[in-house]
Amino acid sequence: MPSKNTLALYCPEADQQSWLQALSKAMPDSEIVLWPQTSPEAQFAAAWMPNDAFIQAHPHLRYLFNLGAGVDALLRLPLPEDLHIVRIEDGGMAEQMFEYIYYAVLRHVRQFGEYEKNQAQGLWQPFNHRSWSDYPIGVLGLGALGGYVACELAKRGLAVNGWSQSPKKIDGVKTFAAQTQFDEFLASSRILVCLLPLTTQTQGILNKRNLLKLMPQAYLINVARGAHLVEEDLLDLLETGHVSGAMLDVTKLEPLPQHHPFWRHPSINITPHVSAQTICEAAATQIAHNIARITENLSPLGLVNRQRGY
Ligand code: OXD
Repeated sequence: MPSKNTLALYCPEADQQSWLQALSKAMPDSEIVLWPQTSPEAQFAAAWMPNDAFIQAHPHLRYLFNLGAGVDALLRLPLPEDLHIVRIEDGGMAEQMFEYIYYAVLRHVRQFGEYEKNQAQGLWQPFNHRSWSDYPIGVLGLGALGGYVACELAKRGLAVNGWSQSPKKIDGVKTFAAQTQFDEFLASSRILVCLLPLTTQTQGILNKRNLLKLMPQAYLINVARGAHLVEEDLLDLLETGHVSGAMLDVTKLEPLPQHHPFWRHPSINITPHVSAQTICEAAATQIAHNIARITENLSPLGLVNRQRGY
């Protein structure tokens, strides 16, 4: 079997059967070798949070396909310098991400959480109508996921701002770029959605100094990484009222420890890192397509810039 037709696979035990099935279907002519079995000659690997031993056991890897959206955990490993990392560009995640964020935005602006609390007390009490124009949404990060989410929110007539490191143009979205426009972006947004990659520049970006620049009674939705948020700062700002609530799909420690104050905070909603789950079939098709591109000497789609970190 030529090594280019071998794909070394590393993924959590619970997902192994689904990945094996999806990859075997998308690449019927390839051999899929599931860790801890190894194929030292393999040039391709597909992995989610692999350990160092997996990388060491495959010294001829040229391309590693990350089986999730964020590559931060992967880039923390000591990787050979010439190993190319390829991310899943969408894999069915963008639409799920949009659903999650739209739900969080609707829940907050339409006060459904408050009505749930009232129901628990048998309280029939309508709140005043809120105008959408008072709730501009700021999407931090306009990559494959953030760009899609911003565009879909704007299609529904919501006021959407978007910030990214380099300038982007998205229909219906007021875009801001680079550090020079960061404060202006924050000051124009009341709901902040974090969809940034985690890099040394973005770690802790959701801190008191930045969150204080949002419009008062701000609302935070974090679907990126727990390490973007300075958790104590969020608790302080909820206390002062500058931030009125948060919906968090990611936390610094996952699973969130039992005694963490986020669990029982009345203005925080927690979900267990499920905002957008990789759909094996869609991702496997993408990997197969990219391997075919590489075989034809074309660059794969979704190549990560390791220096930049995404
Ligand atoms: C992620 C994922 O990168 O779940 O967080 O794919």
